[in-house]
Formats: sequence, C-alpha cells, structure tokens
Amino acid sequence: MLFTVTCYKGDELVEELQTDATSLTIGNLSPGEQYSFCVLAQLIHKIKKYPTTTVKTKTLLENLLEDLGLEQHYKDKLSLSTVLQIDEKSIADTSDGSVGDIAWNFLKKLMMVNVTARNVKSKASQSCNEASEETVFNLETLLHGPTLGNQFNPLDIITALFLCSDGFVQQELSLKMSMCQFAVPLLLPDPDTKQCTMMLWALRDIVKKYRPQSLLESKGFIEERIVLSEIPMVSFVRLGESSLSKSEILNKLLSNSQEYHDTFVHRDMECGDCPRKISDGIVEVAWYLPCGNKNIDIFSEPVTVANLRGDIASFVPQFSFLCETSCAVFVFCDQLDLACKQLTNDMSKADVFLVSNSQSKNFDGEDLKSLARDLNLMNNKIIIKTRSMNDADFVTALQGTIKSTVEKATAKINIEKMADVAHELGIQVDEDRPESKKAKQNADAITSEIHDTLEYKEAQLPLQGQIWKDLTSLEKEECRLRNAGSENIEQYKTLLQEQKNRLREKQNSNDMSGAMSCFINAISSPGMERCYFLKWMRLNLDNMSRQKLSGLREQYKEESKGSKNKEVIQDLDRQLSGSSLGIEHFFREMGQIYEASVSLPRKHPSREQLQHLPKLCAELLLEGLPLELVDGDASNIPLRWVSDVLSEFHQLVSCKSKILVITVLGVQSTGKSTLLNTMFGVQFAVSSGRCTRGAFMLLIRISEEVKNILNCDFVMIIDTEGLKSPELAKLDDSYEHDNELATLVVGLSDITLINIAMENSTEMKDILQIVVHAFLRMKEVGKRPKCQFVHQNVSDVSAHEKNLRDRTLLLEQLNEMTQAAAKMEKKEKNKCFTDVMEYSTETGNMYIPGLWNGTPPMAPVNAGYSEAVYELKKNIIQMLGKCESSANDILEFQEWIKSLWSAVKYENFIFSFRNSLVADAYMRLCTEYNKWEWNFKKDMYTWVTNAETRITNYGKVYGEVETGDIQKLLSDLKTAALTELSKGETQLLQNLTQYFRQTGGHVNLVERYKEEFMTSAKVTRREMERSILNQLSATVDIRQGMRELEKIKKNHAQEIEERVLELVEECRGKKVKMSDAELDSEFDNMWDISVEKVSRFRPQKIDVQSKVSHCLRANVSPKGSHASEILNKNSLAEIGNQPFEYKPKGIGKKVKHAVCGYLNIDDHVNAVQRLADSIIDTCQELVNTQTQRKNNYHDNYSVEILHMIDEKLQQNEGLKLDTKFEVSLKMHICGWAAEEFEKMHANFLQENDPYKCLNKNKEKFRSDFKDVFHERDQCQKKAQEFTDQFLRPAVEDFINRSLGHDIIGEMLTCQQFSTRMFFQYSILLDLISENQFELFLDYIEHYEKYVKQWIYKQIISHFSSQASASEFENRLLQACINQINIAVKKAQTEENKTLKCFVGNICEELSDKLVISQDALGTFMILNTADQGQFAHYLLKCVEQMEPLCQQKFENTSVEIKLEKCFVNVQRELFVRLIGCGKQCPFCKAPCEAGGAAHTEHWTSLHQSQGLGAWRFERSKHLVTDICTSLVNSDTEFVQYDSNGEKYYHPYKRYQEIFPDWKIPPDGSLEGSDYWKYVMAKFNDDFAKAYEAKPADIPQAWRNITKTEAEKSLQQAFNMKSESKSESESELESESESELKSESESE
Ligand SMILES: Nc1nc2c(ncn2[C@@H]2O[C@H](COP(=O)(O)OP(=O)(O)OP(=O)(O)O)[C@@H](O)[C@H]2O)c(=O)[nH]1
Ligand SMILES: [Mg+2]
Ligand SMILES: [Zn+2]
Ligand SMILES: [Zn+2]
Repeated sequence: MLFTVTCYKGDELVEELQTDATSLTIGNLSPGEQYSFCVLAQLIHKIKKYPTTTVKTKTLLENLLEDLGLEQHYKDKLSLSTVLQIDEKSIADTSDGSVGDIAWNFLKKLMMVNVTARNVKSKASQSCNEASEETVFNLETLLHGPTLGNQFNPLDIITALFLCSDGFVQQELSLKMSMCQFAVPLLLPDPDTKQCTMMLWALRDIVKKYRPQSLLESKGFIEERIVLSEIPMVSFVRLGESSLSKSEILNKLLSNSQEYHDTFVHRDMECGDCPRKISDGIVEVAWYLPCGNKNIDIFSEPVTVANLRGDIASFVPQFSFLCETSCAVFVFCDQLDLACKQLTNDMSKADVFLVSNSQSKNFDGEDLKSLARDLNLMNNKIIIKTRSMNDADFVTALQGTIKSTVEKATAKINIEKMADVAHELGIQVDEDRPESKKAKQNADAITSEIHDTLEYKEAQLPLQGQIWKDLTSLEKEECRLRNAGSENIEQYKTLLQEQKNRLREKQNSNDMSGAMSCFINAISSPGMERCYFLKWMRLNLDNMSRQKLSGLREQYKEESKGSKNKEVIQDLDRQLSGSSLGIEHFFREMGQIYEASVSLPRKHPSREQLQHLPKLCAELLLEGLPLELVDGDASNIPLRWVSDVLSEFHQLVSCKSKILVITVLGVQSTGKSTLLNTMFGVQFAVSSGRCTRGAFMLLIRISEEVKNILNCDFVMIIDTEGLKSPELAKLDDSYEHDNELATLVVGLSDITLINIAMENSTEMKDILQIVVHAFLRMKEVGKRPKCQFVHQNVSDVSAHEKNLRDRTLLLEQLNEMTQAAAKMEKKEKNKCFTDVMEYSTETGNMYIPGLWNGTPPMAPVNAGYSEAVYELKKNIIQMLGKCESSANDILEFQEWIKSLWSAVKYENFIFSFRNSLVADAYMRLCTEYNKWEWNFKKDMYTWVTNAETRITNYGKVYGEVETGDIQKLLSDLKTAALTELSKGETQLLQNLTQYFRQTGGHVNLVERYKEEFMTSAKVTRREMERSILNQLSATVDIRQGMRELEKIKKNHAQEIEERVLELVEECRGKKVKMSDAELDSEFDNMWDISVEKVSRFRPQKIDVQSKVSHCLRANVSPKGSHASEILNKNSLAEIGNQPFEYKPKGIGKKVKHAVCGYLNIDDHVNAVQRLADSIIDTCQELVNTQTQRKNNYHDNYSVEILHMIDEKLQQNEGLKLDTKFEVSLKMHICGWAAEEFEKMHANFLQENDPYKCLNKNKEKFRSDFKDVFHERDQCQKKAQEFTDQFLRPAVEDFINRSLGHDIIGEMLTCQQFSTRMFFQYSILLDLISENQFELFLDYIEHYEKYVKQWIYKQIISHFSSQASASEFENRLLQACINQINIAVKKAQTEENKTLKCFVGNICEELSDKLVISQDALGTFMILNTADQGQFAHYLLKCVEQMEPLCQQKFENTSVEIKLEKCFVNVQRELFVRLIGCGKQCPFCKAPCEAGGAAHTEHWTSLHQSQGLGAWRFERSKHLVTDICTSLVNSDTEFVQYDSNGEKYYHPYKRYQEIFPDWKIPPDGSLEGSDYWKYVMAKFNDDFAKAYEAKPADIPQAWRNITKTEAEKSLQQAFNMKSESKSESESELESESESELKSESESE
C-alpha cells in the first residue's frame, strides 16, 4: 500500500512524501512550531483519507530540559526542600555520569559552593577522550576529535536551572554562585516566550563586604546587600561577530594577575565551546570589590560588570536596559559597517565604547572612520586591539578606560532601582509576583515601625525581655536553691513557684502587641506567601540592623583578639544582643506568648486562641525554618513551647519522625555555621564576629531510598553559639552558659562535630575541657554520641600525615582532660578519652583547608574547602548509617530535651539526670533479668530436690552399703551440682550478652549496667553453690545417721517375723480350731515375750544446745577474746528466752542521725533495735521452715542462720554496730533456735525410735499373723496398704516439696512482682487507694512486716481469683502417678525371685523422685505372702483410686494451708527477691529499687517527706516537711558524728562523701513527690499525734494537691505509662477535680 503524507505549517506546504512503510521520519522541522499532517492511502480502487493530525514540535528549551531531566520542573518549580533533601546523589560519588545527571550534579556541587561545579562534562563523553589510545593513524579523528556526545554549555545549564526553580532556590543559587565568584544572571531570557525577566529577588540574598579607598585609613569597611548598593555598572555587549572573546577578556579584567579566576563562562573552558541553545540573551553581572590594598586592587572603588550574551541585534530590550542603567557600554564589534545602523538609532545615557580587533578579517579601517564620523566618536571612545598589543596590554587599556569612566560616573543606580527601568522597557521583574508583593507589604508594615531596636523590643516584644530572664533565674533557683538560706526548703520552693506564677500572670496581662498579631497573621497566610513574608522580614530586619551590628561585630572581633579590655568586650556583647533583632525574636515572643497562655486554665479564651501556634511553627519547621532551641540571651529553653511544636511536628508527618542529630561545637567565629551551610546547603546565620546565639535546630528530609540506609526520616542539624574563650567567659556567667549549652547539645546529638580552627587551637584546648565534660556526662547517663574533630584552615595536602603528631598530642590532651573532668564529676574510673567514647585518631579527625582561595572579597570559595566538607559529609552520613542505636523519633528526642535540660539546670548533672527512656530500658532489663535468674534458680531447686531424694533413698533397697559409697555419691553429686550451676550461670550470662547485643529497645542506654548484672549473675551462682553444697552434705549426714536406725528396725522386724512364724506353726500344731480371741491372746503373749527380748536400743540423743553453741563459738571466734567473754558469761538457753533488747553503751549511744536543727526520735537505738527485730524475724522464719521438714538436727542449720545474720549485719554496716551487739544478738537467736531444734530433734527421735516403731506396728503384725495362719490371700490388702502407707505419703511429700516453686513462679509472672520498681509502685498505689492513715503509718513504721503481709495477701488473692493452686498440684500428682505406673510395669517385666525384689525394684525406680519409707522393704515385707502378679495387679488399681482422693484433698485445702505445708517459704522467697538489697535511703528510709544482686548504686524512685519518718525540729517539735530530693540540692547540712563521737555538720550537697553508694537525684519534674506531699498534707495531724510531735507547717500548695494528682505523680516518679487515659484526659480530670474542690471550699 502506498501512503502519501503531506505536512503543512499553517497553510504553507512543507513537505510531501510517499512511502509504503508504516512509519517515516520528517527532518527539517523547526522547533516549537505547529504542523498538520494529512495522510492519504492509495487503495486499489479508491483513496482513503485519514483525519488530519496536528502536532507541535518540541521547542529547544523543552528538548534541553528533557535531556537534563528537568522537564517536570519547568511548570512545577524546584523548591528548596527538594534541593536540600539528602538523597543517594548527595552521599555517593557513583553517579553513572549519564546526561540526565549533569544538571543535578551541577546543583549538588553548587549547593556545596564548589567552584568546579561548572565543569559539566558528562562522564560518558569524558571516557571517550580518555580512551584515545588508538594505535592506528587516523587523520579524521585527530582533526575532528572524537564525536562529542551530549554536551551542554554551562550557561545553558545555569539558565535551565534558573528557569526551573522557585524564587527561593533562585536566591540560593545566586548566593552560592556569587560565593564562588561566578557571574550571576541579572536578566534571564526565556527562549520560549522570548521574554526576559529581571532577577531582583534572586539577588536579594547576596551581601558583600569591601573596603573602598575612602575607608583605607580608618580600616573601616562597607557591608551591604548588593542589590541596594549604589555601584556604577559597566556593560559589555557584542554586535555581530567578534573575534575577541568578550568573556575571557572580562575575566582577565576582573582578576588579579596572580589570581586568575573564571567569573564568566568563556569558550576555552570545559564545554564552554558547546553551542548555547537557550542562554543567548542572558545578562550576567559580577562585581569587582576592592579589599583596600593598593597593590592588589584593580579598581579602588567597586564596579558592577554586566555581560550580555548573544548579539545585541537580536536582544534589543536587554541592550536598551543596559544602556539605561550602565554608565558605560562596551560594544565588541568586528564588522563595523553593521554597527552603524544599530548604534545610531539607539543612543543612550551611557557612554558607548567601541571595541574592535584590527587583526580580525572583518575589520575594515574605512568602516571605522565612517562610523566614528556618524556617531561622533572621539578616539577615547574607541579601543582597538592592534597587532602590537598582547592580551595583557589590551586588558590594561580597558581597565584604564573603565577606571576613568567609573570615576566620572554620576549616575549610580542600584539594582533595586533598575526594576523601574525594566518596567519602562516592558521587562518583567521577578518580584512582581503577587504573593511576593503582598508579603512585602506585610513585612514592611511591621518593620517600618522599627526605629530604635531596643525600644522596639521592649514595646512590641515585651514577654521575652526581663520577665523571661527573671523566669529563667527562678527556674534555675528552683533547682539550685542557692539563696534558700536557713529557710524551710519546701516553703522556699513554694515561694519560688508563686513568684513564677506571678511572672506568668504578668506576661498574660499584656495584650498581644500589634507587631506580634501582624506577624502571626502573616505567617498564617497560605503557602508561598508565608515563605516570602518570612524572607522579607529577614531581609528587612537584616538591612536594618546590619549597619549597627556589623560594626559591633567587627569591634568585638578585634577586641577579643587582643582580649585586653574586658569591660569593653562585655559591653560590646551586651550591645550586640541588645541591638540584634531577627525573626528569631518574633518566634521567641510567640513561644513566650504560648508558654504564658498555657498557665491559664484550660478553657480560658485567650489560651484557646493561642492553641494553634505550635502547629503553625511545626509547619515552618517542616519547611526548613530553623527553630530556636536554646534562647542564648536568657540561656533557657521554653520547654513547653518546644515540646508542643515537636509534638505537632510528629503529627504533621504522621508519626514518621525518626531523626538523627548532628551538632557542631567550637570556639566563637570559627566557621561553624559556614561549615553546616556548606555541608547541607542550609542557611544558618553567618557573619564574622559573634553571630549565632543559643542553639537552633533545623530538619532536613531524607529521600525514600536513603531512609533504608539511615533508618530515619529526617536529619536534624543543630547550630550552636560559639563557646567563649576562658578569658572572655570569666567576665560574666558565660562559662556556665557554655557548659549548659554544650552538655545539652552533646546529649541530643548522635554525632558532634568539634570545630577547631588552627589559629585558635590554644583557645580550643580550654574549650575542649567543656566538651569532654559533656561527653563524660553522656557516658554516665548512658548516651554515647560519636564525635568528629574538624580542623579548619589546614591547607597542606599532606595534612593528615603531617598532623599525626598533632593528633597524638590532641589525644594526650584529651586524656588529661578526661581525667580532670572525671575527677570533677567523681567518676574517676574514666582514665582516658577512649573510655568515655569511641574515638580513633585515624578516623576521628578531618582536615579542611581555608574557606577562601585568595584575598576576600574577590576570592572565590576554595575548591578544596568544598571538597573536604563533602568528604566530611559522606563520612558523617556513613557514621550515621552505622549508628547502633536505632534512631529516636521526635517524641523521644523531646523526652531527651526535657531530661537533659532539667538535669542541666541542677549543678550536679550526672546525679540529676533522670530520663524516662533510660528508666524504661532499665525496667525492661530488670524484668528480663529477673525472669532468667528465676529460671536458673528454679532449675537448681528442682535439681537439688531430686538429689536430696536420691540421697535419702540411698541404700534402702539393697540394704547394707559401705560408708565409703555414700561419700562417693556425695562427691559425685557435688560435681554434678557444680556442672549444673556452671551451665545455669553460663546460660544467664549468655542471655545478658545477647540482650545487650540487640539493637532495639534502647539497650544502649543501659549498657553501663551490663557489668553490674554480669556480677549479679555470678553472685547468684556463688550463693546457690554455697547453699546447695551445704545442703547436700547435711542430707548425707542425716542419711547416714538414719542407716543405723534402719538396721536395728530391720533386725527387730526379722526377729518378730521369726517368732510369728513359730507361733503360726505352734497354733497349727494344736489341731484344734482356734477362735479369733484365742489367736489374739496367743499373739499378745508372743508379742510381750518377744518385745521383751529385743534389744532395747535407743538412738543416741544429741546435745543440740551444745552443738549450736559450738557453731556459734566458731562463728564469732574471729571477733577475738571479747566475744568469747560475752559468750561465756551467759548461757544460751537463758538468753534465748528473754526478749532481745539493745542496750547501747559508750559512744554508740550518742551516734544519732539528725538533720541540722532537726531531731528524729527514731535515733540510733531505735534503728538498731529495728534491725535486730527484723533479723530475729527472719531467723524465726528460717527455723520454722527447717522444723517443718521434721528432720534430724544438723549443724548446717545453725551455720545457715549465722550466715544469714552476718549478711544482714554487713548490709547495715552504716549503723556502726559493735561486737557486743552482734554477739548478744547471735546468742539470743541461737539460744532460741537451739530450743526449737531440740524440740525437733526430740520429735525426730520419737518418730524413729526402733522400739516405739515396733510397738506402733503391733496391730499390723497381728493382722498379718492371722492372715498367714488362715492362709488368706493378702494381695489386695497389701496393695492397699502399700499405696496408703508408702506411696501416698511419698507423693504428698513430693508435692509439698515442689509446689512452692510453682507458686513463686506463678507469682513472678504478675506485673507487680516483675521488678522492684513495679513492686514499690504497686504497694504505694494500693496504699493511696485505701487512703487510710493506719496503713500509711504501718507502711512507714514497720516496712518489712507490712511488705510481707502485703505479699501474702497478694498470693492469697491471686490464687483465689486468677489462678488455682490445685492446678499445679494436679500436674505434680499426675507426674508422680505416671512415674509409679511406669515403675510398676517395668518391675513386672523383670525376673523377680521374691515379692521383696519386686517392691525393691519399684522403689529403686522411683528413688530419685519419691522418698519411700524404709519400712516399705522392712516391716511391710514381714509376713507378706502376697502373690507377686496379683499384687501388681491390685497395686495399679489402688494407685488409680488414689488419684481422685488426692484431688479431693487438694480441692478442700485452702491456699493458706498449702502455703504452710510448702517446703519453701513462698512469702519469704518473694520477699527476698523484691526487697532487693534491703538498703534504705539514709535520710528518709525509702527502700532501694536497683535491680540485680550486685548493684553498686542504691536509689529509689520516690523519696518521702522526712516528717513521715518522724523527723522534727529540735526545738519547736514541729514535723519536718523537707524531702531528700530537694535537700540534696540545697545548702542545708545534716549532723554527723566523727569517730570520737563529736558532732559536726555535713552539707547535703556532698552527701555522697558520707553515703557513697547512694544516688539521690533531685526531683526534676517538681511534681514527682506530690504523692508524699499529699499524704503528709492529708494526715499531718495524725502523724503528729502518732509521733508525739507537733504538726508540720505544710506549704499551701501541698494542700491543693488532689488524690488524682498524687496518683499521677506516682506514675511519673516510677515512669509508668498510664494505660487507659491519655495525658490530656487525666489532666482534664484533675482540673475538674480541683475545680470541684475550690467550689466546695468556697461554699
Ligand atoms: N578565612 C576564613 N574565614 C572563614 C572560614 N570559615 C568561615 N569563615 C568566615 O568566618 C566568619 C564567621 O563564620 P561563622 O560560620 O558565622 O562562624 P561561627 O563559628 O558560626 O560563629 P558564631 O556562631 O558567632 O560562633 C564568616 O565571615 C565566614 O565567612 C575559614 O575557613 N577561613
Ligand atoms: Mg554560627
Ligand atoms: Zn530519701
Ligand atoms: Zn540497693
């Protein structure tokens, strides 16, 4: 088929083609035109006409944008957040060099102010060049070079990017370009519309600093926004062809001969010769700015140089614009004839110079003549490059001309005013956009009111002034309590709180100022307008304060260099902070307005009105606005404001707010902000002299691909105020300020950059001290930021090598500082810097060359600077990727801010630090550890129970065994025990290691507890080993004692058997049928005679008293003769019977524990008595558990008791107990225990006396005798007997032995028993819900007793509601029955000669599970004629019947009784686990809650008012209200007694010198102790009565605490998450409660 295709452009036929293919290509179409195509198909008989299609060819611009991968941005402009986002390109070098990346690479490099950005050769074409190692001769390739692929002129790329960017990106581009000393576009053409736009807005950000001739003497300088400076402009244009490269000449003209720099793109640059596709018509400008050095400066006054690309003939508007605005126009032109026409028509204000090249082939002297005549040009307006001139001469000539014109120039016009010219000429100006205009109006409305900064701030931004500063000092005083004097601390704190409230009221009483409402209004405007507004505000404010500030800053810089006149510097500093006014001040005010409003009641209209502010600010934060974190002037954080903004932010990004944080720290003005700006393309304020104040944070989005690598959604960057050098710091309190700031930001960051400028490395040394402190503190609180040292201004390439020595030196210094810091923070175990943090001298240092390449202001940024910063950036990102801790989200970050800041406000950071995330992690660790530890213990208990059973059963079946054998069994078991223990310990340790290896759950925060828990595991094992080995030995000893008895019993039984059998023979021999009564009397006769004959062996009675006494003596013998003296004086029995009473003597009596001026009736004597009582109590439990088991006495029992006493005494070393006390206490306990043991022993003998046993069995023998006589079948009866008498007791015994551990295990799964913290929390919560005075008193006065009872109650209630004990019992029972069945069946299969063997086999099989009495093979076998098979049959039946019987019994027994029967004391076991180390706060007696057995630091979540511990004022007798957590920060002192009994005072602040193992962090929240405040306030009178004191002076605020608040404070103190209610809900509730209360009060 043949097609005819015709192509029209409008009506004009372009092309007609015939083809038989289905596709065809039409060349020679012009870009950006509309074409219509008509297709006719020649069918056989007719012609088919297809509908006409119309297409538009792509324009040049569209084509180019597509190639550059920018096409979608032509409409949808690039925004800053897209440009700044961290994506793959910004962290990897491996761009494949494809064409599509060219523009992005340029952008990326430019954002990092890299002067090589314009080298845009795509890699693809570069590789062509490199690959020219052809070995053949080929003239073609030599002459034409390799065919260049897609290459772009840099100007095209710049133009394209400008066309595709929004106003803010354009500003950024221009700023960075001007820093690189690139020319920036002034008029930007759009090749599609043929329009051009004047870039005023885009240039607004550029600020330049220079020193003109006039300021040479005064060393002054001018710092100006370049669009506002009036600088004469000279323009360079081309007409027709020109053989001179205009741009190259311009570059030379602007450069110093030694420092040549390509300001303009020219054809000899990389890709500069590529044909320009879209950028013709662009007007670029560059500035020449003098530095004030005659030898360097080319021009002594500033000059603007404009350069029009393309032929003026085609760009008339541009040319006209230049003629109107310049003072001189240089026209480059070779074909002078052409010039005639053009230039005559267009004469302008500007001087026109003709520049031509006489060597050009187009040059014609005649033309020049006529032109000169026509235009009336003098010689001085014509510059010709002659044959004798080289480039340098020519440039000098040009420079001369320019110099003279500029000097003469009268018409100076700044760029802002050029906009008017543009308008006249019909050129658009980028600022004309409506959103920008409106925003400008708004901004101007605010800033036009500002005349005097100080006055303005006072009038319009009043909240952040003195009030905020006063609030700050109150907040800090609340923590530091420096001026509390002798006042009652709690009253003083209430006073401070009231003052704070008053200040907030004062803030609230101000109506919102006009400026602020305008400001808030404006930032509530939509989208772009808001951005423009903020920028306008910034520009306006900056313009206003620059003049004043830059002078001050320069002065400051000068002064601080010499650092002679301190007062002057201090004054300058004040002036600087006074006169600075930026948008941060407006936001700061917003924060204060919000903070103040939050103190109003929830429903207050003004509070509701301001509710939306945080959201507004969060939106801005998301858009990239830096938010002020620390107010550098007040040195405080508006916590509520910041955290609400962050919460809103979290909502805004729908909870995807994981962040990693990068911070920079360093000396003032060392380019910290510059570094961050270069690295991330952001805009922190930069200026020489003191510039950044406080700390600002800013968020950068992470692109989707990189999210996976970094595991976060944003990177947060914190820029901080420069730290002051120590001399400066001494002037005011700024050392403190620096310290606070550094600690805070280091604590917040994942990576801290320590910026060191080479010039002031000595200053840095002192600053490092602060930083090392901060790092050390972080280590102690469990956060480990990484650090990177950045050495600036090191230019040598070999820096890294050469500085090896310096690095080693640095490390040495760091080590020294670490030691110093460790000493100050009292954490001396940190010896070197690497103890504090991971740091390697190799990777931890980066060297960055100086920022400027040459002499500013004409110096471009050093390429090396940008490259090194890029390296650093890659490094950092890599480090971030490796951060072990999974990133925090914003809410956790907010938590960190809170806890760090509250700790910072106290003086003693490490001890003040409380963080809920850390607490959470610790709680989790404890819970896990407790589980593992219990598993270990439980396994060991089971093991040891079995081992004991084995020992107890030893030798029962096979009778005679040698003593040696049982000893062998013992040693085997001991070995096995050790193996078992090691296995358990290893498992425990492994679990721990594993736990710390995981990445989730913030385990890194509790890393420092790892050692402690490891040790705890070892301690647990050691304890178990000791007790298990002792237990085994004791069991063996007892077993051996039993064997003697068993032998005798067996002999007796055998003797009786013989007699009975004789009697049977005898009776049968009588041949008379004997009646039952006759048989009875025969038997009785026989019995009496036989029993008379058996040996009356009585087991030896042990003298328990003297045995116990012996143990005691051995125990106290190391105490010396004094101890034995006391022992000898009294007899055990006597002492045991009297109640123990502590009677102190000598100095001991005087050792009172008193607070300065306070007196506690609970003095030393009472404390000791209490301890004694508690020990006695525990011993009683121990003895009871022992006697419960109805064993024989063993010395081990005494040893155990004494061991326990020793342990308890050791725990209470603090009480300074004397030998007499110890010995008497031990005597008392032993005396009493000996009596109990004696009873037990007597019982045991009674039970096991062979003679008595024989008599006990008389009836059994009688019935057996009759059976034998009658030859009755005994099987069923014997089976029943066996079951009832042997199996069932053994099973019950087994259950009693095992059930306890099951119950404990079950209880430990309850949350309130999971950790010590939870346990305390539950008890206290329970107390307040009961809300009875007696219970509180009981809790306080008899803590241990109360706790034990509480545990008991919990067990009972748990087992009567949630769980049932019989479930466990049934399980155990089932296990036993199974075993028995197995044993019976197994015995059946074996060849048994006798029934005895059969039973023996069964017992043997069960021997390591059930303790079956010896009698089973002794008395039971006597006279037993049962048939083996039958017996077995019945036995199985009986066992089956036993099951329901037992179950019945379980059902009918109460939990209480079951607990009593348990071999382990369940309550006690739980108590020991939960009471922990048993230590109590040395001041208020609150119990320690630290986990693990081996913790080195005791602490408690909640300290109580000391008055609750019966403390009272010495004289007035009023109860004391003070709380430990406040006291440790006050200047109060407590009483101590030295070794001579002399009283002295010790400051609470240094309580650790006296109680080194206690950690009492101050109450950071100030509400944490509301619980006890509430209790104290409520029961004040009751307590007073109970303690026989006068009621305390309760601060009014305490009375206002509601029960709900008290409960909430409990939650807070223990860091419990409220389960059901959200915070605001419960807040609402408590508020309504307080409202109710106030209502009822007013009634
Ligand atoms: N010569 C030189 N100047 C630098 C360098 N880095 C920064 N500057 C200049 O030093 C001045 C201060 O830079 P900033 O980034 O504001 O310094 P800073 O450390 O943030 O200052 P503060 O926030 O006030 O402590 C600016 O004018 C920078 O241009 C450098 O490496 N060499
Ligand atoms: Mg800074
Ligand atoms: Zn305390
Ligand atoms: Zn402890």
